Amino acid sequence: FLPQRDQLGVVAVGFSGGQPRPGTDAAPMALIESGLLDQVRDELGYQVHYDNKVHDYSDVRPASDPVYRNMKRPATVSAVTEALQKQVYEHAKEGRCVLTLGGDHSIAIGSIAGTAKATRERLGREIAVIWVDAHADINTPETSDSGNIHGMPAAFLTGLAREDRKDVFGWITDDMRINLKKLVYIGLRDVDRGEKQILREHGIKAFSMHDVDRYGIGKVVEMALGHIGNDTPIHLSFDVDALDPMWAPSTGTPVRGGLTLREGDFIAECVHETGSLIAMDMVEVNPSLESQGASETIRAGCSIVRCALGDTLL
Ligand code: HAR
Ligand code: MN
Ligand code: MN
Ligand code: MN
Repeated sequence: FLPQRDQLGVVAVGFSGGQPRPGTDAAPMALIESGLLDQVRDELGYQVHYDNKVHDYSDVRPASDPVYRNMKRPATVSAVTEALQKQVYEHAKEGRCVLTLGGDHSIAIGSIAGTAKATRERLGREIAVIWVDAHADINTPETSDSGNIHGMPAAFLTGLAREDRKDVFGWITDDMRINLKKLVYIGLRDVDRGEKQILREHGIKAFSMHDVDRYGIGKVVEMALGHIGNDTPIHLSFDVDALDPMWAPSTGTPVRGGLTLREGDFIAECVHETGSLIAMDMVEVNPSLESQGASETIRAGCSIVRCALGDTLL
């Protein structure tokens, strides 16, 4: 069922509207300018399908976008992620592995919806999602304190949050949704009260930093992959703030006590080794934060992507 191993679709998403800070819209260009796609092409041997464009989706953004059900910029995030869903779907249905460069984490609504739909059509299979993050991003509009949609993508993707309005995620159909049992988290350490309740109530598999400390990253990844089962197509959604701010300071909501860069790379290497990676997101890099440290964060993001696509130490 695997995507053709050597074919990579790339979508560059210049978007920051899922949270208040400008800057994540510049991340795709920063990652690409630092040589990421050249390395993937020249060193890892992929044929890269990239339209050479960072998309800002200005053609689909609504003129006005008032708060709705506590969500900030709901129609904008909805329109951008709907367009992204189509782009990712087009790559995935050709059997390409798809790399989405964000952007804030709200964009995972589009990327994961696209791979979930394409994988159901191509293979008749549900995808699993490995969500590597300091945060669970599973607030519903009602449980969210901030109203920022980058804290809600997992709720919309699993159907825990639903909305009929077509211009506010009503475009998400069942074939784009993911199974709560096939969502697994690694790296959590800043989870809101309402989110903890959601995780508990639905028995969602989550490995926090406490688990990483207790078992070590090797065992945690083994348990995470064991939970989703062999041969399940995997979408890896990697929020760079899963890493400790020591390694990735240039991000909107840094939280101390995170993964080392090596642990982040290790997760990505193990996902690659399964042979089941069908798509990956790299999100929440914000080159405009942390004047002295943006290049470190960009390097970290590039490193994790390379590892997921098969870069090995030996
Ligand atoms: N949980 C908080 C909220 O809902 C903070 C979410 C921060 N999210 C990200 N992505 N940086 O993981 O607003
Ligand atoms: Mn996130
Ligand atoms: Mn996060
Ligand atoms: Mn918090």
